[in-house]
Amino acid sequence: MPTKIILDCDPGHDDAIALLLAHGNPDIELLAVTTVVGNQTLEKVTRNALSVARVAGITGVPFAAGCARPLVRPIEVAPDIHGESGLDGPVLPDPVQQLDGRHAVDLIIDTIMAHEPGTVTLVPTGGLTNIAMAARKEPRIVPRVKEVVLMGGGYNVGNWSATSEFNIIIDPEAAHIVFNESWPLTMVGLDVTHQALATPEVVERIRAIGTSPSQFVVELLAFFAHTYLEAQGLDHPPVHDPCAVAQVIDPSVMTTRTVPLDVELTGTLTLGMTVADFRGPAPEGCTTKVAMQLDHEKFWNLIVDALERIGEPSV
Ligand code: PIR
Ligand code: CA
Repeated sequence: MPTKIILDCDPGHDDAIALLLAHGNPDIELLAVTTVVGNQTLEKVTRNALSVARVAGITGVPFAAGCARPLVRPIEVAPDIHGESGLDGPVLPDPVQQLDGRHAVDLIIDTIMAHEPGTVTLVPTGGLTNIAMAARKEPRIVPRVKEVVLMGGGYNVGNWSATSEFNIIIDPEAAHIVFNESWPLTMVGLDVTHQALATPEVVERIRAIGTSPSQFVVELLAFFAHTYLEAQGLDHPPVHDPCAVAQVIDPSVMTTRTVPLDVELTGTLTLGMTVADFRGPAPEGCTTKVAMQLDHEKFWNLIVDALERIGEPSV
């Protein structure tokens, strides 16, 4: 039985690849795609999500737009990394799919409540505004969710401040809510995603697939490589968000450790830091896990396999 997921995202180069992976992998059933302000404004990331749906040939999956600003803080977007559109690089085809009429928070709630308890996994790859709002609006979803596997945070390194990662620091109050709910939660943070580097060998493998979605990914990675070199001095760009989807597909793609996790809300230097308590043993009933070590080969094999299965979509 494939794992049912809701992808809550802010495309975003790596979000787009996460969506392609979720669509192309046979062990994932994509129930819904929801968007949230993050890498760019809600309007832009929502349009991008629908463009990617067209490139990937995704049909019959509801897409809904969610929160246009964080719970407390002002909007912070990342044009230096993702460009003015939020998905600069490839030509973005005009969307053909209509949005679901519901707000993303309602689509998330309705989808979880419509499925058997313990069967729906949430995969957030942007700020956690929608997920926090859903937990507050309909608390009955919390014990029904199988688990939350999110890209965000890191126990060792930040990318938006010395200590903090973008998805957490743009809406730390939302992240605090999500990390402190009782659902099982796996933090796939920068510690692991900085191992998911799109090396020239990886890009060649993807290019060799020779389809329009694979070409789209090559162009995304080229832009991402350029901005990552300029903005952060990394030789190869880390492809964060598909790591969370990969963890759901095959947990053996990365090692994890059960540790208490929390989000800093009051630090003057450390706002948005995800604090992991590695003092062992983990307390009984600890529901949070952190990803540690990535199997690079296994990870990229999943991406290549998904793109091969997607092939050349007819729409
Ligand atoms: C990536 C992101 C934001 C900022 C930078 N520098 C790089 C986006 C990605 O889409 C990913 O979800 C997460 N936020 C990584 O921090
Ligand atoms: Ca993202």
